[in-house]
Amino acid sequence: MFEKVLIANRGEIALRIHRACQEMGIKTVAVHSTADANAMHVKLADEAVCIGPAAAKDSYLNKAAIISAAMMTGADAIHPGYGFLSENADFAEMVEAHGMVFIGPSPKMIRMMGDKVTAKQAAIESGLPVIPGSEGEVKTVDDALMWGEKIGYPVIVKAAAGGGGKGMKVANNPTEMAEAFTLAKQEAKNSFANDVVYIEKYLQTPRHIEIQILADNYGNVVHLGERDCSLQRRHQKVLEETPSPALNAAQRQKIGEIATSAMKKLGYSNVGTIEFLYENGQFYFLEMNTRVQVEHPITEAITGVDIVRDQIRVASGAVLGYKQEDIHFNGYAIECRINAEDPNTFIPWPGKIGQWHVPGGLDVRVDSGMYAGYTVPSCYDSMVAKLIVHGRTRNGVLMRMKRALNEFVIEGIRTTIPLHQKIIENPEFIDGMYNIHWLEKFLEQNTEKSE
Ligand code: MV4
Repeated sequence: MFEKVLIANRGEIALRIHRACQEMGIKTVAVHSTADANAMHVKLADEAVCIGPAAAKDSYLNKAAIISAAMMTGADAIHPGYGFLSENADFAEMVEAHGMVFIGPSPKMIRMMGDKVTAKQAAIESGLPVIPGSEGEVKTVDDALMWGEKIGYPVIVKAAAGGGGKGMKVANNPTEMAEAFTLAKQEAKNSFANDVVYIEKYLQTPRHIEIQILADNYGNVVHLGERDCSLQRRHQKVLEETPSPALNAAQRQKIGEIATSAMKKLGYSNVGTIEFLYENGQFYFLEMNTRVQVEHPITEAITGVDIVRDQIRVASGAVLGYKQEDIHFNGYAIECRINAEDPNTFIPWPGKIGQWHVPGGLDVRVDSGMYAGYTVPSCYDSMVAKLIVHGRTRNGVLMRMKRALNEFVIEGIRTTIPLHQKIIENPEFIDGMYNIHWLEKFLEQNTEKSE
């Protein structure tokens, strides 16, 4: 097992990783920018190294500074968290080249899943159901028109290096194809310096359902159930829940088995999340994330598995220590992402936190690096806390979430707590039959237009 882990991240996930390490007797090294000198994980870590100025490109994305901090402090491994360098294969290779362990899948797997064309090819080869589409890259408008006819409109043109919605254009008919194809390529080139695009059938009202995978280096793979992440605004998840209100036990078991057998075929190790679009009872592989995800705590709530702890254990070469039949799913869990944003306009609202009181009670968890007197910086993403609530029934969890949101006191900044209070009281949300477009439609009808 590692003696010392460098945490190459910030905020709540840095604290989450620190906690897992400390409970395993592993020393921690925090790295921080000048803007994060007073961050909670910096205060709690055994050692702290300032790796640069506030801008992420000069600090949390500064590969050389992070590797140097790890070498200076004698870290055995680096945990990248999520975002930043967590899915950067070059960084993972650099870590390994310097004799340390990158806590995550292999660089080869990160690279393969980071390219949506090679990821889809791997999904097909490992038996995952995929969205009907082009066989790999589409290079010309004529080829795009051919694929449009073959697949059947509407279709979507997507960037191979894409993610989070960038470089995606829908074509509803042949006359829209030339523009969609050209714009998607241009946006891909501008955003990712890689203009490779591919084409798929456009699914109009899907849900976003993802499966959590955990695998050791010896071929033991388990899935930890699904998370329904359909409540998104501009490709940012707002609220996640497990189990999905759309699935029954048979569907859950089937997709879980397909996912684990695919990961065994691929020789996957460490944590991973397979994202699917789900429509009309069918799953379609969308992407695979080779990192721990923001929303992992709802899976921890219903399975009792400490995902970050086991991710670190398997990265150190330990066997998983349990089989699929040892995983039991208990109850329901919902996570509300709380952002320092105006709840109507979503304008970021950084600043100094005054009163900070988190909710408590049975099955209520708050993951946050915030505290009274802390100043929320303006140069990073706006999530300041995750409120995770567990319970026996979905209605019980909604009641408990309503109570917990009502207890949460955050003064000095605006937050999206009022938005969550409106969502969880909405009859359509309570009914559970929502898709990926529901939240944006809800917001159009329910937020006061800014003057
Ligand atoms: C799609 C799709 C419909 N059909 N692909 C959005 C970002 C990237 N992860 C892929 N995305 C989508 N791909 C096909 N063939 C709809 C989306 C999509 C979406 C997917 C999941 C969650 C939220 C979304 C919001 C808008 C569009």
